[in-house]
Amino acid sequence: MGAGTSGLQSASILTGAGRGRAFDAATDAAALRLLEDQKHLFADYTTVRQSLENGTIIQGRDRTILDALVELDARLDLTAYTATAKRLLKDATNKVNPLEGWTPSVPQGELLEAHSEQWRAMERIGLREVGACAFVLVAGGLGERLGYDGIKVSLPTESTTGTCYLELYIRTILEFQRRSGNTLPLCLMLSQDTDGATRKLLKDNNNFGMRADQISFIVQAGVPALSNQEAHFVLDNNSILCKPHGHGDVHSLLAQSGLPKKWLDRGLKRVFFFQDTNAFALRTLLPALGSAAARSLDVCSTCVERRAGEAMGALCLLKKGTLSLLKNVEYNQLEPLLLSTTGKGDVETPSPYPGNTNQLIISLSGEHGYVSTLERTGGNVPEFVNPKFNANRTFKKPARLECMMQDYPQLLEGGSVGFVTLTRKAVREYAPVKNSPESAIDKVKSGLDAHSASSGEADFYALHGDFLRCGRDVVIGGKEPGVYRGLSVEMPPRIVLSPSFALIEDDIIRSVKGVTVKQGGTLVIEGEGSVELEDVVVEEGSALRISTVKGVALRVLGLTVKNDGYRVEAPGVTKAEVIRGFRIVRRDETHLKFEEPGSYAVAPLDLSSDEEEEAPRVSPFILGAAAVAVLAFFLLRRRTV
Ligand code: UGB
Repeated sequence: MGAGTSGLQSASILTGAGRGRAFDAATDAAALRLLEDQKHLFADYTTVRQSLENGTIIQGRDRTILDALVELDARLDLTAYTATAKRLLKDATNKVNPLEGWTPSVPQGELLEAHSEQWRAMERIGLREVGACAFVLVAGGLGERLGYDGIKVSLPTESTTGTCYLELYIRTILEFQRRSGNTLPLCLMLSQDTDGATRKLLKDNNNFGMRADQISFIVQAGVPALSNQEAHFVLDNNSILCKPHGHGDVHSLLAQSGLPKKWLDRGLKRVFFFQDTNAFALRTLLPALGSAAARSLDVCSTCVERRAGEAMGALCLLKKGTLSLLKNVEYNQLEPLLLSTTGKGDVETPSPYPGNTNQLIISLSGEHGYVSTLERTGGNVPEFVNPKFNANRTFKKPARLECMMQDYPQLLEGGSVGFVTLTRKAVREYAPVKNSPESAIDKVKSGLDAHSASSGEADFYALHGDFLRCGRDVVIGGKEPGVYRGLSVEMPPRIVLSPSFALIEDDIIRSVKGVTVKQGGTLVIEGEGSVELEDVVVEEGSALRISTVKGVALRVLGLTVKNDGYRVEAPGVTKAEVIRGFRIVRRDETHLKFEEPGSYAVAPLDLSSDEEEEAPRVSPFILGAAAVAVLAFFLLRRRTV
């Protein structure tokens, strides 16, 4: 299935072109054929051809184009690339369904629901296994659909703390590390578009606490854009226009990097692949990892319920004669496949086919493991083309060969491939930020999730609020309706829980007894200390922020917070606020801040601060003194008890 893969080659068959080496039809047939295919690039190809054959030095624009082709061919076998492209483009133009002859059926996998004992059981296994995981973040894509010209991983996951995606991912991996005692590697796949800015983001933030030797980079290069069915390249200022080859590059680049073998040799067992703007990715990893480990899967895809027409691939069990394959059928292929096999297109919500979140757990070791599979295949997953056509079947815009990370299972010769579907009543276990407000409005009109920056933020709070509900007697207030850049978003109380506070439901059950966060309220638990909450109330619109450092053990008992809190206000000028349509302004807060390791307790004091009453503010010193007094009281009582 799929097309031949355009392999890598060490030197170009075009080497020396226009630099004095005479080309002859006998020895340079392939090179001349390749140039013949792209003769439209040259103003006067006949003259270029003559110069090539008699070894004349070619200057100027033609030389620049030849050099660009030589550089490309050295990196990427252009003959194979164009051959593959021609075959796939011909099929696409003739509407040949690449899945012709395959019959889809609904695959069997595990279904896990948040707040269930099964979910918690899998989380516990996941937490045990995560200490033997390597992490691969594919972050080469630019946010075209999002209307954001920065790197997506620098976007805030939420505006209450402003923590960006990359920081959240790294802080969570560091918590996995703290729990397991192992130093865990993170590899980022970048592209020319995202390389420099991502490395600067890390440098400017001291890698968000991660050691530099833990982080590695693989950089994907673009592939030639194709303007028509003849696979004609496109000139872009005398250079060859290139476009991203797709997140499937991650496997061939990891194969070339040798990293998976190093990870295996140092005792790691699995690799977790995830994408740039799904804030839930590393939180959902633990139940999914537990499920993959419990079933000894070589490959496990993390899925959620899918909606008809959603820009999300669907996992299908495909059969053709004796062949059967569990495959992600991408959202642009699902409709034609279902239409041609069931007569009904991609029309059901929820879809019977699990939705691919593109979060993959792949085992490193064994015959069907990642290391041996990369050694055998070079990690070259099948390519496809997805040209957009005008009415007269010409291309709306240049296409290119692409490949997808989730097609890795097609490289396997056996092995156990499966998936786990994660569900949560309160909010979908998946909230990528992909769409600009305008395209999000269209998505919502057609019954789909917005997947915008504002809806992603609301989902973030909803998930953290629902996570907090694992505790005893937890009440989370209602959502506040709002319209941001024309998009209606219901904003839950803004709850932000750091990975150090809780990773799994057991953590919440252990540390949360009686918490209420009312409508419009804010609860932020940040930092690396351990925090226990008992009988804590955040009144309507009020804000409580608890900040701790490593080594702090804090108990907050019987605290009611009432203040002006944080407010959702009109966006400022930053792009992150503009694509969201709002910003969060910290008007007032009760901030419990502990910067020295130690055990602390904050106990019953009513901290209401109504402006008009001009009630005296309780300075942190009094607060501190009170805390110490309570501590002394408890210590004394324990000695006497
Ligand atoms: N990416 C790269 O690193 N390099 C590239 O060349 C391209 C992308 P998109 P897409 O989330 O619901 C995927 O564009 O590809 C990175 C799955 O295929 O956001 O349209 C990029 O930085 C689909 O089945 O998504 O669709 C980002 O991190 C479904 O899972 C990631 O690849 C869908 O995601 C995804 O790129 C989804």
